[in-house]
Amino acid sequence: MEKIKLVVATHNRHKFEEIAALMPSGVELQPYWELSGEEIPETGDTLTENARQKSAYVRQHFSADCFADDTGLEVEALDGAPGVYSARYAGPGATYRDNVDKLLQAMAGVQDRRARFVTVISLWLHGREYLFEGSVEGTILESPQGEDGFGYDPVFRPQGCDRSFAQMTLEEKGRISHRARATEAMIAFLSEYLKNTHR
Ligand code: ITT
Repeated sequence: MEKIKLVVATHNRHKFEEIAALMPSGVELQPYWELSGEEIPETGDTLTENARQKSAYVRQHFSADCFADDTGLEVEALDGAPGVYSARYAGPGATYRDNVDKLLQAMAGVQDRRARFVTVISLWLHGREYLFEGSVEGTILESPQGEDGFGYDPVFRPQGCDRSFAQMTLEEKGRISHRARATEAMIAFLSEYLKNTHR
């Protein structure tokens, strides 16, 4: 059976690993860094704009079917911040730790700790673009918990769970995360697509 080959338009190895763990065997993934060391531009004001910009860049420069994931953490008490600016919340070149520290400072003494992760995926396949979205609700912890995952995982506890994302294995996070939900929506689409092209 023919395979769908997709470049994943990301520089983020954690993200690639999470996505790869969910992919069925009919889809072959190649990380962007195997193609190029050039930075993929990401200058939009929304997750959708950024996801579209990243996938369009890889499609244009490498003529490859591909997809990009753009993700943000939206905190209720901070009016949706850091949101689309999650990567540089503590300033340009901020580390994950800097961003977490800034978030915990901003949330000091705040009672309402509700937050959500949102992922938008832009997929280019055979000359057409498709968008998928996934989110997960949760709360911001008072201090970092756990060593796994990346980004804001140590301070995000998904609803209905007693642990942070950073206290979960890749598989556990992959059953409930924003990224898993968006990726599963894309996988459902790709499975249908594969079925239809083999009719
Ligand atoms: P690419 O754009 O190269 O894919 P990135 O790390 O810049 O990688 P995003 O712009 O999508 O990815 O994500 C912005 C930030 O949001 C990221 O730097 C992390 O701090 C955070 N983030 C994204 N996904 C996350 C996740 O699953 N868990 C915790 N934090 C996450």
